[in-house]
Amino acid sequence: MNPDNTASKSTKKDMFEGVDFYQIDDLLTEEHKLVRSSVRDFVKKEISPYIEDWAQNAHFPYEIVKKFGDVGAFGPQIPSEYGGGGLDYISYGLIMQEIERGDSGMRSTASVQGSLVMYPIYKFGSEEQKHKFLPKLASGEMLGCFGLTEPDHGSNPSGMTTNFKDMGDHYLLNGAKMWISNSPKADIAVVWAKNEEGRIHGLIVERGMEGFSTPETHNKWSLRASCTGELVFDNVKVPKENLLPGKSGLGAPMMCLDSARYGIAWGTLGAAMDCYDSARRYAMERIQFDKPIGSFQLVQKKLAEMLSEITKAQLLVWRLGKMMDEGKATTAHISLAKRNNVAMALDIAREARQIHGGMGITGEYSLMRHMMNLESVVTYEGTHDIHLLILGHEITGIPAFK
Ligand code: TGC
Ligand code: FAD
Repeated sequence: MNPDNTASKSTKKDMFEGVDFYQIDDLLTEEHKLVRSSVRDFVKKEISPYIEDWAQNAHFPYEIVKKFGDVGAFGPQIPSEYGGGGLDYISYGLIMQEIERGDSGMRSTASVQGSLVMYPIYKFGSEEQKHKFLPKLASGEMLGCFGLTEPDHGSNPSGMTTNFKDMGDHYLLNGAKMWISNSPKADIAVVWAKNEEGRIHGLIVERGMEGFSTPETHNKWSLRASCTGELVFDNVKVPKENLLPGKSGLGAPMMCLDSARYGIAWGTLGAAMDCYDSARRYAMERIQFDKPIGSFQLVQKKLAEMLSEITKAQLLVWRLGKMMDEGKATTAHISLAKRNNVAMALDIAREARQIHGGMGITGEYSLMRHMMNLESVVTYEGTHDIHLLILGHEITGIPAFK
């Protein structure tokens, strides 16, 4: 890191143009296109010039939180009366696409805040909780995190051991969460824990509560510009008014995951588009054997397959967005899109890296950063194989998790 802790600005211009081979823009409204172009401009100005430096130095740029609030990246799908954007799910998807085009870690910050912190407070919170927290989370005055995963319970969250006891005038919370995006900087955590009957509830835990700490996880090779940490609860006294009253059981956090997984399906499309855009340009500029490498059939095959996969993925998320807006999308529909689009983006990042040859491993290009980021994205919010099993369950009616 620089001695003054500020990122050095890249001189390389972000030339990204977007990918629309099947004229999918014809399916978007003017509002969708406006939302997309404002976030694309934001990413070009506030993220692209600095992201390589942040990632190389494992630096989470805290100042981006307020900027995300200003551009409307937090809770675009939450009604405006609570400070959200009041937008539809296609707009939400396009925002995630543009941010992840810049960096998956930046999209993590935004999707955790919108889908995993604001969404449960909006969906399951009391009016008082909504008015207290949602406007500040939407504006970026406050940062939140979501604690479901534990050291011994990742894919199987229903086995969680974090628990709370009713002490009459407050709850006493004990346990630990691991791999929590935003945790080291978060002002509040939406934490999932079991009561004395073993029923899962959501609790809002606030920074400063005695016995609550958020140690940072270091040495990640992935999502280096996003901060990740633990949540440790050692006899934390949580006021009773901080319990989310609207829903209990594993279904409550799973509903939040549906919303976040939907955003990831769009977001990873952005990462794939960025890699394709870079590979297409490089293939036309790089000369070997006296010709642009884009004139060789093997390079054209790679580019043609990238464009095909991106186009299929675009149609998938557009249709899923419509189904979200109409209330028809199920967990299995969302699993199919999350699983498909993350794998698609990871393949494209690897192929695009190959087209760039040795240059592809440097920070001059975004490919290795996207590739390493996507190794987390393919694991979090349900691993690639867990989504396959969700689909297997849907097809056969037989759960194969246990
Ligand atoms: P199962 O028996 O299937 O279900 C238990 C109860 O939950 C209900 N349920 C749902 N309800 C609403 N929406 C959903 N999507 C639901 N999924 C399940 C279900 O109906 C049942 O309710 P009830 O009333 O009958 O009791 O549960 P299971 O224990 O067998 O587990 C199923 C499994 C494996 C699919 C699920 O637990 C799973 O998806 N595991 C993956 C865990 C995961 O995705 N963790 C993500 C943590 S957060 C994160 O990674 C954030 S990264 C963010 C970033 O940085 O961007
Ligand atoms: P495990 O569950 O131990 O899985 C290990 C392997 O076993 C995987 O390949 C998995 O597919 C396989 N496996 C497990 N069960 C089965 C089965 N039944 N059948 C077949 N294969 C199986 N969590 C949060 O709560 N909040 C966050 O903000 C958050 N942010 C994260 C940020 C990062 C950078 C990372 C890496 C993770 C984050 N997570 C977060 C946690 C993430 O959701 C978990 O890592 C994920 O759910 C997998 O859990 P696990 O790592 O314990 O792997």
